[in-house]
Amino acid sequence: MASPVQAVHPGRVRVLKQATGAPPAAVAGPVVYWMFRDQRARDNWALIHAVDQADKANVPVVVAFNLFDQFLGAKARQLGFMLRGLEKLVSDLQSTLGIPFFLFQGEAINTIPNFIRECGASLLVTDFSPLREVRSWKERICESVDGSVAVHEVDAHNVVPLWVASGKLEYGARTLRAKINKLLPEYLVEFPTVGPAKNNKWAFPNHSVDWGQLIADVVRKGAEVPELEWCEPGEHAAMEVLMGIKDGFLTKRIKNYSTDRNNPFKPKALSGLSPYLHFGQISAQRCALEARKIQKSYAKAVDTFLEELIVRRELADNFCYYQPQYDSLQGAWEWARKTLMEHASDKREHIYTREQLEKAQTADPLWNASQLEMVHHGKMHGFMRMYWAKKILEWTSGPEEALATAIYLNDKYEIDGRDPSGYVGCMWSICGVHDQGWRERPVFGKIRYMNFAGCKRKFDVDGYIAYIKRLVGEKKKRKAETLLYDDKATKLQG
Ligand code: FAD
Ligand code: FO1
Repeated sequence: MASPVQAVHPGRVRVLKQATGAPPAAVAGPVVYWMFRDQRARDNWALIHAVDQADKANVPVVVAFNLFDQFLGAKARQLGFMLRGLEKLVSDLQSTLGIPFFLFQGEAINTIPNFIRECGASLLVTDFSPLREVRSWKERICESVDGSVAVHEVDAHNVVPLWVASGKLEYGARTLRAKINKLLPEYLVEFPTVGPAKNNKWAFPNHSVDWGQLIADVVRKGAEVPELEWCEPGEHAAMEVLMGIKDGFLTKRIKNYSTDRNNPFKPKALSGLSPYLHFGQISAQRCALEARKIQKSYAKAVDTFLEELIVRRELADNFCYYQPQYDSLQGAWEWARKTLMEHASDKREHIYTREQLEKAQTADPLWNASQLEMVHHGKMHGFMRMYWAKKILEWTSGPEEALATAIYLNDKYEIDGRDPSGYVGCMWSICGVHDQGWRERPVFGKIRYMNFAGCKRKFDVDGYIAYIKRLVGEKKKRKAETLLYDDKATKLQG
């Protein structure tokens, strides 16, 4: 990359660890970018920073990725999507940028420091996630790498870096919005293009990844939640969802966003970007930059989309970062905890076990449809997610159990699960986070209530239920056909 003086806004980069003392070898080692949350070659501030630092020191740059043995219970659906995206990313990184890619398996607290040591790295760059596990791994890695290695963290996920947007836990969208909007002119800027690495004298032996084998392994181990066929992974697929000529969100679908986004019977009105944003296969900043280009034509829809994409999404990161108990009742505001506890032993009309909920065996056909949408389609409509979580509060024996169940199911089945927006979505629905108190009622206390009748007034509930029935029917039919085909193939081989 032609190194501009300031490739990345300094506000986007935090020094987690300063280098002390002289480097162990006479020649400075490579810059290692430990890719985590932002799994893309394009529009990636962490990669841009790594390349820029490497160019300035005239050393090579390399990307390292750690595949955990267990990552918050992820199954074939999520791991398959991630690895297939990475496989494509590697070929882009290597063929167009000449940047080697290393994949390690195990615990990052071991694999990353080992790699740093073995390749004699001079700098470790990583991207940012507010989740507690990730933060604790980074702390341990900073402690274990050699004193001569600095560690930089780059917020490549948020449009306005989390620590610049706010230094504290924000009360709600209202309080964060003004802060973010003020900073957009400074941070919502075009990305420089990354070109081939200047110094590609990479002496460390490359190790190739057997992607076919790796993916087959995770798909087999996580078969309980199978992969999705409708959601193509990777950066190119993500750009197609955003800008594709045939069915792109900004090119074809955005006009209905402000009017239809709360209608679960019209899922195409939503962008469909959350799987790509979650795995960092697309940058939210790219989505925002492209959306602003059509703001004149679709002002209301673009404004609504930017509110979700920037303010709501970055508010979720703010919550998870500044509230260590982001997935527990203890993380709720005082008023919400109080009202929920006051109503914790209220009589419930129905109580369902986790298994009954998981199998969509409730008396509410609308809730069952949304649960089946999540289990089989892998992405529940955004409006239904609120109703779905609130009903879990109504049908379990207390708010803690409700929250734990909602997070468990969300993370197990949603393709975009394990995301700050997921934890905050559950906390908003069940614990009133970022919301206000409403008229008090049984079980919910002052937490905002939603019911079947309200949904019926808002959208075609029967149409949605019938659509999910069809969708699940088609999936089951396809699965049966595949099993039959596999069975025949095995018999023929035998
Ligand atoms: P669009 O409406 O097109 O939105 C575009 C983008 O804006 C989304 O991809 C997302 O990044 C952001 N966004 C939209 N709504 C929200 C919101 N309420 N909060 C924060 N960011 C938002 N989102 C996840 O990414 N992962 C989850 O696991 C998740 N679980 C949720 C659970 C519950 C109970 C609730 C109420 C919400 C949850 N959300 C989650 C937030 C939201 O429902 C999804 O981001 C959205 O439905 C994704 O679909 P989309 O990209 O087509 O949405
Ligand atoms: N990131 C990794 O660096 N290694 C993994 O093995 C890994 C698995 C994984 C599984 C499911 C999932 O939803 C995300 C996963 N991520 C993984 C990505 C990432 O780290 C997360 O998106 C962030 O933690 C969210 O902040």
